[in-house]
Amino acid sequence: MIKPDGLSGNYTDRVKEIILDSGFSICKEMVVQLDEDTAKSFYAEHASNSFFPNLVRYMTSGPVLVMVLEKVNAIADWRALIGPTDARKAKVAHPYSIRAMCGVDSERNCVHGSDSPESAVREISFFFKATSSG
Ligand code: DGI
Repeated sequence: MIKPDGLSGNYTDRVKEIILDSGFSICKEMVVQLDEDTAKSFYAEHASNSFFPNLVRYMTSGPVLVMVLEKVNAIADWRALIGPTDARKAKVAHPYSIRAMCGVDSERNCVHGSDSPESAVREISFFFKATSSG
């Protein structure tokens, strides 16, 4: 997912270029404006964190681009490509990561990635309903 700061900062083309250059295929994509309930549901695992209200406000502040990426070892490779959650840390420790190049801090970090096969299944079906073509 490219988050609101990614879209508003015009990082979409750059991020997509990195995705394709890194050997991923973009199987599906869709621009979505999350409402409050949808953002809360997507990040439900963080509901008890103090930053949750800010996270929901930020995630509803503008449209996001959700994508299904495909590649061998896609989850680990995408997580490595985006870098640490806090873009400030990414700029120091992983300067060529997407969050280092496009993010600002631990909230405005430009991109999201599923962290396990289970979360990928949940998050893909969260946005993309199954169709007869798969
Ligand atoms: O999987 P990640 O996005 O790398 O990180 P995560 O699952 O720990 O957190 C999910 C999102 O929650 C993260 O991308 C941005 C937000 N977040 C995490 N830690 C903080 C935070 N937001 C704020 N404001 N402060 C934090 O410490």
